[in-house]
Amino acid sequence: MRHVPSMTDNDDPNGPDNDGAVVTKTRTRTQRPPMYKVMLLNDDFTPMEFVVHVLERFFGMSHAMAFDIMLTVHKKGVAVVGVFSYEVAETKVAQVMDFARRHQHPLQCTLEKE
Ligand code: TYC
Repeated sequence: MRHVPSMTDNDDPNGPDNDGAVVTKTRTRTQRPPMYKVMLLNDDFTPMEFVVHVLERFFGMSHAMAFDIMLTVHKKGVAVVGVFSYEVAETKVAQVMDFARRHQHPLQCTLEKE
């Protein structure tokens, strides 16, 4: 015989009456992975064109966007150049620092938890 659901034997904790049974609701909170800002710092020695090249090469920026961000760093001292998962952010920082070091420029790139 087919079971016909009734008001008194449902097992939905949000539904009506549960025959006096104690029902606990468990709310599952979905965790977003933490994101990290990658920042570029100003200095007095790294050539502007080198910074523009770094932004194009490692952050996929257009020339116009790279030039704009470079100028922001130059004027304000620092700018966020991207937001990534920890692993990607860490890789970007390492790539930029290595590239700058190989070209003997003191350019600094860091990451910060959002
Ligand atoms: N301030 C540098 C200059 O005048 C240019 C520069 C821009 C350096 C951004 C670093 O992250 C930087 N040559």
